[in-house]
Amino acid sequence: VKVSQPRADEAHPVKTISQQTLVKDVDRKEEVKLSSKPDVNLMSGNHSSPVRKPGVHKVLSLDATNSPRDPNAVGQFGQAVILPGSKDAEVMKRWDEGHFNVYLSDQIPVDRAVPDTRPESCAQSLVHDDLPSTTVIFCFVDEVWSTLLRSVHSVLNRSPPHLLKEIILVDDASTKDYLKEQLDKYMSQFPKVRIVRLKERQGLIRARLAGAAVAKGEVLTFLDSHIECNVGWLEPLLERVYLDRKKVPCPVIEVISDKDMSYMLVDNFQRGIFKWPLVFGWSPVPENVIKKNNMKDTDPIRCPVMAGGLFSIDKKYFYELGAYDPGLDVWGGENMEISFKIWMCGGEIEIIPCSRVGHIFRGQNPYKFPKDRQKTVERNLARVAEVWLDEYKDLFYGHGYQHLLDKKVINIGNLTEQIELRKRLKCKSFKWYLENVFPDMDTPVVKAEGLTTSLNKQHHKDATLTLPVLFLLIQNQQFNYTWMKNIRQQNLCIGSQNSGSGFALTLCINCNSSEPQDDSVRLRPCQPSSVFQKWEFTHYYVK
Ligand code: UD2
Ligand code: MN
Repeated sequence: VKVSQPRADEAHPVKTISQQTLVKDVDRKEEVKLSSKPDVNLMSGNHSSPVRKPGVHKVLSLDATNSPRDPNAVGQFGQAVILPGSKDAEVMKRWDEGHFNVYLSDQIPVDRAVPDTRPESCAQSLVHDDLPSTTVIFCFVDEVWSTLLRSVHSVLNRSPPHLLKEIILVDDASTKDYLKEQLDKYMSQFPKVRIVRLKERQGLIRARLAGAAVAKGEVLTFLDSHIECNVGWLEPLLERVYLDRKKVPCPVIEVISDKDMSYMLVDNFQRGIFKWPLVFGWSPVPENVIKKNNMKDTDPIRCPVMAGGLFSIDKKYFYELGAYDPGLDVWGGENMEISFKIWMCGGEIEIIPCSRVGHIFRGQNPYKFPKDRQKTVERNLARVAEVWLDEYKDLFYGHGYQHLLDKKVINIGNLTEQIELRKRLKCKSFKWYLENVFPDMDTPVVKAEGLTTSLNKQHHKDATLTLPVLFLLIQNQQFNYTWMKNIRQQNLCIGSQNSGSGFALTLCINCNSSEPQDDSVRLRPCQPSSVFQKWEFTHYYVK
């Protein structure tokens, strides 16, 4: 991981610099001049002065909830609420509406204040006066009333008005009555809020596309519908897009407790990664990388993949990238798709520590999937694997998704357009991505369990593969199943012996035959019905 280097910027060539004091642009690590005064009229939100002198100003820590209407309300200032035990039944009764404490959420003001969790120097960082405006897109299906409202209020209250073009709420065919006229009526008090209603359930991917299609802002900012934006969240995101339109910045995603609704600070220096088979996760930036690059807690963190829900992207760039694959259904996998696409086709994904947004992480999706959930997600992932992973897709299928290779079992749909797009954009290979964006990814070590194979060079002159008891910690009993379909141990591959039907550590072949006469493994012609020719890799772990 490297701290992002400044790059030449096509969309926003270096700004003409005006007047006065020399200050350090913390991000660009170069000297820029600060205009005498930012010509942004903060309070009126009117930013239409015809002649604007580009310059920089301290990030606007606007927070209309600083002096809350009701400072004594429960959950105010993001604090945890412990309800008396007598409320348990009510809490339980309403839990499934959102798979979090809906009963409690309904007691908390929709415009509560939250603690400013940014690293200290964020309030001092500089952003340009002429940042692009953004459309915030929330798509939702059957979202809980109070969390949907809290999400919208947090954007309205904590975004500089001149940068917030509009908020688009895309209703993905919700079934709840309160999300119809009642929502229209409530939102009609905010001229910036628009509601787009989808006639049929499309899933979050196509719902986001529907919102993007009517957006008027220069930048799209996608958010989940159960979030709370923190103080100063927007400008640091827009600043990155301004510096380079191919940067895709994400806020730090903080945790709003599903139980007590408290707003919780998360650790710094976390980045988004994936493990096979395309499972998203968080991983701390290694200590030595932080030291080597002299990283500050405010520096952008480059991420191999994004979590998916919260990010800003230049609208034109989003469409140049072909937006999302519209063939992805309901939920899941689209974060992998857009992440690979961004990196492999010339962009960058970053987490911006000065931008923070709380999100309620739920144990389960509270809405129904039109088709089976697991099948939907694995179909989405297979589409992503087929388009973006090149030869590495075997590694995806090899981690428990072999059944997807049977086209009769699952129809992943037509991919022609996606493959064409990748060609047209001249995107780099997945190998390039792994080597350059995610070089420290753990190589999976795969052990053939059940068969308890082991290869014992010391005890067999000819390095025959035998099947004795497995000792997990013995190095020469550990194998890598590589993306080239080889079974590898350190530098050698398992191959057939020159004479006979045994195995040796030489040639690299597809290894698919064994029969337990004694404990040695032998090559035989393939017999699909033979259980002794089937190898199941059941155990995955990382070094
Ligand atoms: C994460 C992402 C989410 C998305 C998902 C993978 C974060 C914080 N969240 O899961 O944005 O990338 O991974 O796909 O990074 N929705 C619809 N229609 C549907 C299903 C969902 O509009 O058919 C809405 C839903 O109301 C919510 C958003 O899409 O606002 C994301 O769904 P989620 O909150 O269930 O996803 P999450 O946070 O578990
Ligand atoms: Mn969510």
